[in-house]
Amino acid sequence: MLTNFSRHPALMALAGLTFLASANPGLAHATFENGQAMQNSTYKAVIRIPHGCDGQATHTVRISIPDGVIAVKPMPKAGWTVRTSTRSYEKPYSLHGREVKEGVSEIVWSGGQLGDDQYDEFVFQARMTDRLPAMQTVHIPVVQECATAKVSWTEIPASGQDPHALKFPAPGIRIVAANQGGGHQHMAQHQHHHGMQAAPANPAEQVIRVGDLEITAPWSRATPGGAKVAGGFMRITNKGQSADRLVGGSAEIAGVFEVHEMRMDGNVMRMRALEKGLEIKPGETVELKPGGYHVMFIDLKKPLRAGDTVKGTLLFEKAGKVEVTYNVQAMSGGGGHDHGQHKH
Ligand SMILES: [Cu+2]
Repeated sequence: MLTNFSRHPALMALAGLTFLASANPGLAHATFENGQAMQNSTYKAVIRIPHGCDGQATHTVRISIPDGVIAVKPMPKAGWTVRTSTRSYEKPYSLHGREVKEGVSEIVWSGGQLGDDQYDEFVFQARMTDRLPAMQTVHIPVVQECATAKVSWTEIPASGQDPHALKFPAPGIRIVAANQGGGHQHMAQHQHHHGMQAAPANPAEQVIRVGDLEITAPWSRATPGGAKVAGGFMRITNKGQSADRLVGGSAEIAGVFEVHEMRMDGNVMRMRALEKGLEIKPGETVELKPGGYHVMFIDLKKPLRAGDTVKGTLLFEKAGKVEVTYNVQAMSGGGGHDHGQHKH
């Protein structure tokens, strides 16, 4: 019976998978570190280049910027020269009350040396406008050039085609709708901090609203020394008329955030990432709890101690992004709320 989630062998499986992925760079594609972005927000794009060109080192990386992606700024990279090309937009964009008529069409990092047995990351910042349709993927073509060869990650799946069927898919970013219920959650947290309104007596019972969703009592659990992962738990209620999905998020203390489920595989409890997110049907409440659905904080920057709070965000396909704060419970808490632990 699973009692302590963070000691479970499933974690070893997770670590094993990570190792396997990095030990087989030849199988990997060019991808974005964070494959999700929200409309009308600034996105930090980290393109992971998994290898050179079939034995040769890569000296140039080119990225084409598609329509709908504006205010592009590449990050300089030691050992590489970065330059950009610009073009005029067919239809100007409006950004902070100004009209934007032209912008970056291509970023080129050149003069570097990325060996075929090495991996590297190339970073730029951009604004994802609402001309990118929500719940669809925008593809960003990437080309690696080597001495006499090149690798073109430029294949874009046809409608209905599985991107996994492509040999050199352009890396994609899934676009999520801009936050409709703008500001609700900010207000709730504000009032909580300043005591303007009677906050719930137990902060673990805080309710956060975003769009049609109510998120109740996010919590996490103290980690044993050296643990690199932790789970996040909460209840999510959908008061709307249509289904939504928890598709991603972030936590300030974790390098990677994933939405997971645990389920029995024979006699072994295993966890896996929910690739399509966690569905919250209209009128239903889904509980994220130890041994079931949870969000996973991976690559923890520090251990979690009882009484800590952890700030993060959740990203829903329709309701958009919301800020949440997890209350960290004692390791032996067994999921109950320990009223004595909070530092407020
Ligand atoms: Cu997990």
